[in-house]
This record gives sequence, structure tokens and C-alpha cells, in this order.
Amino acid sequence: VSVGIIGLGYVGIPVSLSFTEAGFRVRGFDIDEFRIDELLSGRSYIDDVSDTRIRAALENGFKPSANPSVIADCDVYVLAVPTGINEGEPDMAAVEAATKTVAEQAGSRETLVVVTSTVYPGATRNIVKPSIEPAAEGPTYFAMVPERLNPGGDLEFSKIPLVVGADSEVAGAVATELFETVVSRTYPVESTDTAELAKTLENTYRMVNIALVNELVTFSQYIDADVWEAIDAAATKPFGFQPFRPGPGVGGHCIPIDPQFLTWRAENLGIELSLLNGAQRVNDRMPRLVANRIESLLRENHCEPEDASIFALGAAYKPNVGDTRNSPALQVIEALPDEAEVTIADPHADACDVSRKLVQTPDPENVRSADIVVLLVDHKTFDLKSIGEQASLIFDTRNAMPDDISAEVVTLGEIPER
Ligand code: SAJ
Repeated sequence: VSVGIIGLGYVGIPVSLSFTEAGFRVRGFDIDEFRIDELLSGRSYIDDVSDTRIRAALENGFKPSANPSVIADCDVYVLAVPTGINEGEPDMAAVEAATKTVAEQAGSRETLVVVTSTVYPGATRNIVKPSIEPAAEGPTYFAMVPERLNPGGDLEFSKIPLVVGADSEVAGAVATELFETVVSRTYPVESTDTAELAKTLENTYRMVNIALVNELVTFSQYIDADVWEAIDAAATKPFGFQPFRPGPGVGGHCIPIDPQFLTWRAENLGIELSLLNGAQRVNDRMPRLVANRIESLLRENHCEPEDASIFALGAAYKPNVGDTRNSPALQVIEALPDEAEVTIADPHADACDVSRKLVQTPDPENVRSADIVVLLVDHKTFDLKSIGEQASLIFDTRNAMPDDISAEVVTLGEIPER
């Protein structure tokens, strides 16, 4: 069985390798020639995927190319291209382009088309199907199998259960059989819309629950309660409470984005999802709130923010990754006065993504001379104990600083706003 993967990114590569290792004849198409050159040279550009696995896949027949004809006449097509939100509207350009490529390259045999990209409920049925079916010479089936890869996570692809949505028995059976060769468990649902809803639901669930604790952290300052401790205490409830942590905001290319597929779709129907919109606003307000707190702490220590030297720990959107997309840390730093002297330490982020001075690791001199050190991303490689001995004032937005340190530590949500 030949499988054509469209989009060789952090989803398309693990899927290509898994199907190759399961014995399928896998062809990969990506428009980015650099990626194809890297792959053909046996080099991985995806975290958590080794060069060795790329080389082994090439030896087992995996064929990446920037020429769409590489995926001509496949039995299965997997769309693994990026989607996003532009000014509140879903950006489906890559999905539309990939769909067109499938329409052009599919042959006359029975074909299964699988969408794994995160899309709004209804997209497979309204965008992918209508542009492939008319061009299809043979019977064509459609399935929606949302990706669940966790960037920087340690759960490997084969261990993550996959939802399989299809709108016909045959499509569901074929897609289930196909994916059960590469993952331990599949969960069938009765339509592609339901699979699309499941995916946006699971990430919206995260966004809303992070907003919940973020809203409480702004409130807890006034009732002198420790929200961090309250969360740990609530987590002792058997079943049903998943602890989320407050922070400077919600970043990445999934959690702040996926709920907007739902709110956009609802608005199309004249429905306002007020809970989701409200939660999004709570999270979007966090960077400004954190920047305000930094400024009030500086003033309390007789330092005008414009004249301050600020040392920020972390630029990425979450710990132990370098990705700065929608990074709350960078949004906090953007909200600080331009005149302030800001140095950022991040072991993983690229300097090109950061407008201020970026260093890999905090140097003691910089930490000592800073008027305030702000912990924005608790990368595990930060030596928080030493930083706590070098710094004089630390604003900890992740409640990650150790206790017995000489610096004065103020934790997000701790002291009432002036
Ligand atoms: N965050 C908090 N508090 C929390 C959890 C997260 O402030 O308690 C923040 C993070 O700092 C980050 C953002 O929210 O800025 C998103 O965090 P995330 O851990 O949800 O990150 P993602 O976007 O890398 O990946 C999520 C993953 N969800 C998880 O269960 C970890 C992953 O499983 C999904 O597959 C992925 O979204 C996706 O592709 O949708």
C-alpha cells in the first residue's frame, strides 16, 4: 500500500516514519526544498526525531520530494499541513493547496484521504471533499484523524490514541485498520465533523482551564489566599480535577489558536460562545498584567521602569522548547518600556525571534546588576538556586523559585496591587 504524506513538519515526519517502519511504501511531499534536502541528506529538522530514524526510513524506501508527482497514484493521502488563525479567521490556505495537489495526483484506484491538520468542525466535509471528489477517477473515501503530538513531550507517536472520524462505514474501517498499524489504540467517531470537534474541544479544554487559574491568580492577591497552594490542594480530590498552573499567558501554535476555530465557526452561525471568548480574554490580558506588576515592583524599589535593567528568564512559549510562537514571555517583554534595558536568557530560543538582547544562559554579573529578575519560563536547565543567590529581587510568574534563597521573591498573585 502506498501512502502519500503532504506536509513534512512536526506531524508529517513522525507519521511518514511510522508508516515506513510499518512496511508501507511512503512518499512525502513538501513545498520547502530546504526540508527535502535535509531529509535526503539524512538530517532531521524535527525535535524528538533522530537523524538515524530518517536514514533508516530512506533505506526502507521513504521518498521525500518537493515535486508533487512523488505522490502520484497513492492508495492513501495524509494531509499534515499547518493551519492557523489570521485576525480571527481560520487560515486554510495550506489545506486548500494540499487538497488541490491530491486532486491532481490521485490516480484511478480506490483512494483514502486523511486529514490530520487541526481544522474547524465541517472543514473536511466542506473544503477537502468537494475539491477532491469531482476530480477523482476511482472511489474516494475521507477520514479525519486529528494529530495529538505534544511538542517537547516524551510520549511517542505509537502510544498516543487517535480519534478516527469518517462519514462512511468503509472509510471508517479502512482508516481504522490503517492507523492501527502505527498506534496502539484508535477511537472511531461517526463523522469527520465529530473528530474535528473532538480535537478543538481537547485543546479548548486546556485553554479554558488555564484561564480559570489565571483569573483566580488575579483575584487571589486581594483575598490573601495562595492560589498555587489551593490548586495543589484541589488536586488531592480523587478524579476530576486536573491541576493547571497560572502563568504570564498562553502561547504556542495550538492552545491559543484552536478555540478560535470554534468561536469563528459559531460566529458564522450567529452564536456567541461567551465562555470561550471570555477565557481567551483572560489569557490575553495576562502579559499586560505581568508587565504592570513588574513596573509596580520596580517603583516600590525606587526604580523607574524606564531606567530599569530587567533580566528575563525565558523567551519560549513553554518550558524546554525553543518555539517562540505566540510566546507570552515575549508579549510581557514587549509590554515593558522600550527605554528599559532588558536582557533575556533562553537556552533554546533563536535570537532572530527576539527583539531584545538574548543570551543562552544567565551570567551572574547580569543577574546581580539587574534591578529585577523575572522568571517567565521555567526551563529545566535554569539554575534557579544560583540565580536566587545572585539576584536581589525576583518576580516569579511560575512559582518555580526554590525557597531558601537570599533574593526577595514575589510570586504572581502574591502581593496586592498598589
Ligand atoms: N500553560 C499554562 N498553564 C498550564 C499549562 C500550559 O500557562 O497549566 C501554558 C504554557 O506555558 C503554554 C500554553 O499554555 O504557553 C500551551 O501549553 P501546552 O502545554 O498545552 O502546550 P502545547 O501547545 O505545546 O501542546 C498542547 C499539548 N497539550 C498537552 O496536553 C500538553 C499537546 O498534547 C497537544 O497535542 C498540542 O497542544 C496540540 O498539538 O494541540
